[in-house]
Amino acid sequence: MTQEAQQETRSTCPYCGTGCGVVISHSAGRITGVRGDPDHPANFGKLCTKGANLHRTVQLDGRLVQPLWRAQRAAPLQALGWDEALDKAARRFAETIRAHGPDSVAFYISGQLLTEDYYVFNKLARTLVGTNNIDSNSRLCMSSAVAGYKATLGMDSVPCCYEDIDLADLLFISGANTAFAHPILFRRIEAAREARPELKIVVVDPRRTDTAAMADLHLQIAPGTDLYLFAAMLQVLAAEGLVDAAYIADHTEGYAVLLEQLGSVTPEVAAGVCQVPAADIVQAARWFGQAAAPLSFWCQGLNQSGHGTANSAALIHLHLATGKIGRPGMGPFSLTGQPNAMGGREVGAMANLLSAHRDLKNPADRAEMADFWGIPALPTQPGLMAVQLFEAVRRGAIKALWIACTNPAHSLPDQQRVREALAACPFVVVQDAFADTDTCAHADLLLPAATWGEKDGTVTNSERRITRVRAAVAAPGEARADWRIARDFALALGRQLDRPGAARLFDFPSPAAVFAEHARSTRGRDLDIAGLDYARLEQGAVQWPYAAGQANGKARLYSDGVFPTASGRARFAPIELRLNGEAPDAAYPLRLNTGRLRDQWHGMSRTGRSGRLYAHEAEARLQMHPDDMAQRGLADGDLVRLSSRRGDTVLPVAASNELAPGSVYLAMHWGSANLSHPGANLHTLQELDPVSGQPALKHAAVQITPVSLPWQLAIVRACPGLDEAAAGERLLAWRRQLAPLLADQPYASLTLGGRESPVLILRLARAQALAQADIERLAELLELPAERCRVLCDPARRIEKRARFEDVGTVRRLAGILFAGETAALPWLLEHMTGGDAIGGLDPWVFLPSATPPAGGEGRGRIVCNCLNVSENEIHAGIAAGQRSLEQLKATLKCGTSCGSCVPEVRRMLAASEVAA
Ligand SMILES: Nc1nc2c(c(=O)[nH]1)N[C@H]1C(S)=C(S)[C@@H](COP(=O)(O)OP(=O)(O)OC[C@H]3O[C@@H](n4cnc5c(=O)[nH]c(N)nc54)[C@H](O)[C@@H]3O)O[C@H]1N2
Ligand SMILES: Nc1nc2c(c(=O)[nH]1)N[C@H]1C(S)=C(S)[C@@H](COP(=O)(O)OP(=O)(O)OC[C@H]3O[C@@H](n4cnc5c(=O)[nH]c(N)nc54)[C@H](O)[C@@H]3O)O[C@H]1N2
Ligand code: SF4
Ligand SMILES: [Mo]
Repeated sequence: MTQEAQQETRSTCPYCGTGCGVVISHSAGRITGVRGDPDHPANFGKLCTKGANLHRTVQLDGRLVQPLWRAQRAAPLQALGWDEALDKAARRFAETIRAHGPDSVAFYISGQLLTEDYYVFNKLARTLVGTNNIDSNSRLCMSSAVAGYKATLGMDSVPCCYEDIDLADLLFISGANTAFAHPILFRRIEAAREARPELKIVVVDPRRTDTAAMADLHLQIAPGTDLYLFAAMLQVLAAEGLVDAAYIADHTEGYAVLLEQLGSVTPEVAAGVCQVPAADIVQAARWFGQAAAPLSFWCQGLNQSGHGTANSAALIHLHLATGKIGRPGMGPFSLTGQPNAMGGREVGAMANLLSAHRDLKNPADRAEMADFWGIPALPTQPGLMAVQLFEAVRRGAIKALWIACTNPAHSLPDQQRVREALAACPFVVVQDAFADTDTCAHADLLLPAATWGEKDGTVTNSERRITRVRAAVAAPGEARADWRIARDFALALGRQLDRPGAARLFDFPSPAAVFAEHARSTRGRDLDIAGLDYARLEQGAVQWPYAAGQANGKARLYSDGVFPTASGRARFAPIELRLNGEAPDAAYPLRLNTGRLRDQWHGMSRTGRSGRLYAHEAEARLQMHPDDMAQRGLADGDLVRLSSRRGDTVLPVAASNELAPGSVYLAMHWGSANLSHPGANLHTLQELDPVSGQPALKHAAVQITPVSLPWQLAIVRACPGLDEAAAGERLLAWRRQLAPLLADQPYASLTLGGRESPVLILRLARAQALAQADIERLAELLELPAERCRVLCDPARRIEKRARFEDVGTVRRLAGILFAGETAALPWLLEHMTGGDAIGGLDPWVFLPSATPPAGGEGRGRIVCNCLNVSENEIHAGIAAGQRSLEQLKATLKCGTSCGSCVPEVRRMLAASEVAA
C-alpha cells in the first residue's frame, strides 16, 4: 500500500457515553488504525484501552454480510436480497397488524443506535404502525436516571458538563466505577486531583473498586441501601445548618414534607442498614454541605435497582437542599452508559416517551407531534417497557418483534424466560452487525447492519454534546446503515398496509435529512436544537440547547434557578424507603452484584474479537470474599456451582478483597459466546423499579457451593508465522466453529489471548472423560491431528497430550497444544505461546505435568498495562526493587504511560505495598 492511499476520517468512539472523538486511519477500504481526536472537547486526544483497540475488532469473519432467512425455526439460514427480505418482513408485520392490531408488534432497539437511526424507528412505530411498543435497552441503563430527573427537575436534562470536574471541590460518586466504565472522564478526575490535591472524593459502592481506591472516603455500603444513606445525609445537612434556606424557599417545593417523612433516618439508623460507621455518613454530609462546588456522579449502582428512580431523586435532593446546582463545578451528573443513550431520550424512542422530551401521557404533546408529522393522531395506549415487553412476547400477546443493535438474549434479566419468549415468538427480526450473537440464534430474519467506521450520523454524550459519527470505509457485503434499513422497511410496510402516505412520511434521502427533521421537532423545547445542522457540526461538537440564532451551546442548565415544572420550582419528590426485593435467606444467602470489566464491552461481539482485550481479565471468574470462600472450603481458581432461584451455572471462583463478605461479583460480559451458559443474567431477576421499569440487575440472591469436575481438557492454538491481523482472522474462524460445541458441557470457557501472537484458548471440565471421538473432533477442527503432533497417550489414566510445532524460518515455535485429562502445564505454556517465543530448550518440558518451566519463576501473571504489555508480577517486582511511586514505575516499566487506563490499578498496588510494609 502506498503512503498516498492512507486516509483519515474523524468520528466518535462507539463505546461509552464519554463520547470521545476519534481519528480513523484507513487505506484501500480497510480500517488500519485509530487515535484520539486532539480537538474533541470530550477527550482532547486521549483514548482508553477499548477505544485505542477499535481497529483490532474490525475483522470481517463473523460479520453479517447479507440478509438471511429461516423458513422455520432451527432450519438452516438462506441468503436473500434486500428487496425480498424487506418484503417478507413487511408482509409478516402487516398480516400481524391486520389480524391482531398494532399493539401485537413491537420494536426493541438500542442506545448504541445513532440519533438518525433512532428517529426513523420511532417515527415508524408511532406513525405507520400506530403503536407505542418501541423500547430500548436504555430501559436497562438510564431509565431510572431519566425518571429521577423528571421527578425533581421537571425534565430529563443533565445540568452539568465535563468542565465541572476541573472546577468542583468535592466529587461524590455513587454506584459508578468510573475508572473502568468512563476511563477518559476518570483521567480528567485524576488530572483535577493532581492540579488541586485539596479536591475531595467520596465514593459510595459495595465494592472497593479502582474508583473507590482513589477516594478520601469510601462508603462501602451494603448493596441496595443508598436511599438510607442519602436520607441520613439530608438530615445531617438540615440539622447542622448546611442547607440553603433561601434557595429552598425561592426555587423548590416539597422540602419540609420530605424532611419530615425521612425524619426517622438518623445517621445511626442508616449506619445499621448500610453497615458503615455513622461517623462516615456524617462526614460525607458535612463535606457535601461545606463544599463550595459539589459534583455528584452516578450510574448503574443507583439505576439498576428496584428503586432506582428514588435513588436518583434522593441524590438530586442533596443538591437542591444545598442550592448547589446550575453553577460551575456543581450539580447532579448522571453518567450515560451507551454512546447515544442521550440521543434516544431526545428523539423519545422509548415506550413512555415522545419526541423532543414530550410526554406520551400528555394529550397536548401527542397532538403536537401528530400535527408535526401530519397524521391525524398518535396511539394513546402506553407502550411496553423492555422486561414487560418480553413477557408479553412470552405470553403470545406480541407476535412480531424487531430487534436492532442490542442482544437481549444476553443482556436482559432472567434469561430462561427471555429465551422462552424469543423461542415462542412467531416472527423475530434481528438487525445486527454480527452473525453469532445469542439473539441471532432466535431470528427468523437476520438483517446485516453497518457498524462503527461504516456509518454516518450523530450521537449525544453524557454532557449533552452532539458529535458527528462518520463513515471511513464502506460496509462489507450487503450491510446497510440502520436508518436506511428502518426507512426501507417503513416504505415496504406502507405498501403492504396500503398506506400511500408512508412515502411522504419516510422521504429521507440521507441521515442529514433525518437530523434536520429531528432538529425541527425540538423547536421551543428545553432541548431546542433548531439552530443545528450537519454544516454547523462540521466545525465541532456542540452541547444542547442550541436554538436558532444561538452562537454556542449551553454548558450548564438551571443557572437562573427556574425549572421546567408547572410552578417553575424544582421538587423534592416523595421517597419511599425500600430495600431490594430478593433478600438473601438460608437457601440463597449471598448477593450477586454484576457490572463491567475495564477492557470489555457488554456481550463482547466487538471487544471479544481482540486477544489483547482479554489480557486484563482472561476469563469469566466469580469474585468472592476470602472468608466466604474459606467457609465453603474453596481455593482460588476452584470451580464452583453458582445457583439462584432461576438456575445453576459453573464458574471458577476468584478470591477478592474488593468485596465485603456476603457479596459476590460477576462481570456482565461473559455469556454463551465464552461459556456453556448465559452468564450472570441467568441469575438476575425481573424485579423492576415501579416508575422507570428498570430491572434490578445488580441484586440477586444466590448460593455458591463446591463442584467436582475432575476431568479437564485444555487446548491452546496459535498461528506462528502469521501476523497479528491474519492470525486473528484465523482464530475467529476456528472460534466460530467451536462455539456450538460449548453448550453441552458442564463447564466450558472459550477465549482469546495474546498480542502480536494471538491465541485461542478452550478449557473444559467434566465429571467423566470426554469420548475419544469428541477429542478427535476437536483436534481435527483446530488442525491438531496426531500425525502432525508430538503425542503422549496414557489410556489407562485417560490422558492424552498433543503438541504441534512449526518452524518459522529457522525458529521452532509451539503452534498448538491439546491436553486431555491432565493440564498442569497450561499456565506456563500459555504464557510462552502468547509471547510468541521460540520453544528452544524448553521443548523437552512440554508434556511434564508442572505448572512452571524448569528455570521457572512464577510467570508474568495478569497484564495490568495493556498498551505497554506490563504484567502484575513485573509491577510487584518493580515495587519490591524500590520503585515506590507511580512516576518511578512509569519511568522504568513504562506502565501507564500510554492510555492511562491502568493507572488507578497501579496506584492501588503501590498503596497496598505501603500498607504491607
Ligand atoms: N469497560 C466498559 N465500560 C462501559 C461499558 C462496558 O460494557 N464496558 N458499558 C457502558 C454502559 S452501557 C454503562 S450503563 C456504564 C455503566 O457504568 P457503571 O455503572 O459505572 O458500571 P457498573 O460496573 O455496571 O456498576 C457500577 C458500580 O455499581 C456498584 N453497585 C452495585 N450495587 C450497588 C448499590 O446497591 N449501591 C451502589 N452505590 N453501588 C452499587 C457496583 O459494585 C459497581 O462497581 O458503563 C459504560 N462503560
Ligand atoms: N447482569 C447485568 N446485565 C446487564 C447490565 C448489568 O450491569 N448487569 N447492564 C445493562 C446495560 S446498562 C446495558 S446498556 C445493556 C447492554 O446490553 P446489549 O444492548 O445487549 O449490549 P451489546 O452487546 O452492546 O449489544 C449491542 C449489539 O449491537 C450490535 N451492533 C454493533 N454495532 C451495530 C450497529 O451499528 N448496528 C446494529 N444494528 N447493530 C450493531 C452488536 O454486535 C451487539 O450484538 O446490558 C444490560 N444488562
Ligand atoms: S472512554 Fe474509552 S470507551 Fe469511552 S468513549 Fe472514550 S475511548 Fe471510547
Ligand atoms: Mo448501559
